[in-house]
Amino acid sequence: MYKLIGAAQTRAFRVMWMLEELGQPFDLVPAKPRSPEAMEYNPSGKVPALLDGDELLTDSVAIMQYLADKHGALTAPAGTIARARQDAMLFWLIDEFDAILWAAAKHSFVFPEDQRVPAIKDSLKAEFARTSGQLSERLQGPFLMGEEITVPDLLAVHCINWSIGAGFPAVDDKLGTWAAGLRKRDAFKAAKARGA
Ligand SMILES: N[C@@H](CCC(=O)N[C@@H](CS)C(=O)NCC(=O)O)C(=O)O
Repeated sequence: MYKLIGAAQTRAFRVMWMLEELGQPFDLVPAKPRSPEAMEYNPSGKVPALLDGDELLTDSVAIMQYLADKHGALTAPAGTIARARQDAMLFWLIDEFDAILWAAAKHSFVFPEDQRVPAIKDSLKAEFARTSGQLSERLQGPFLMGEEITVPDLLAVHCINWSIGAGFPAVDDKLGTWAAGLRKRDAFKAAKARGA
């Protein structure tokens, strides 16, 4: 059985949601970032980490894509044009959503206080408003890549949830309605329940 190290309030939630989508049972080792529990598995103290047998995997997006490939769901197959486009969407979300939210977190509570530049947050919020508008335009089907749910959908919705918690500007109605629909999925609700 998989062992997931992390807390639902962190990027570990994405992996919890993915495991639920795949119907894969997992043990959750509750570990806050930089906690002794996190460091026991990942010396950097970063979460999430996933134990697959004896192998320790890190980075939420790498783990989600690994699980999707391994179990043959929520992804286009490697080496296809569809996969190249899916990966492009994934990396765009990392650049334009995750990185912005992470930068805001760093300047709110991650960095030592004397290295925080709170003023940067207004610029990050404006950038998020622009890029969430772009995502809304890119959303053409029921899911980001069309008819089927894929890894980028989980990443995007997790980032939208994170943006709400961080007090970022609300996404537009189209994106908001879409994200609300994905939050109604059984797998999302199951992941929420595991983290509660
Ligand atoms: N790119 C990594 C980032 C992981 C990460 O930075 N996680 C945060 C919690 S959401 C953390 O553990 N931070 C502690 C630190 O950076 O020292 C991923 O997606 O897993």
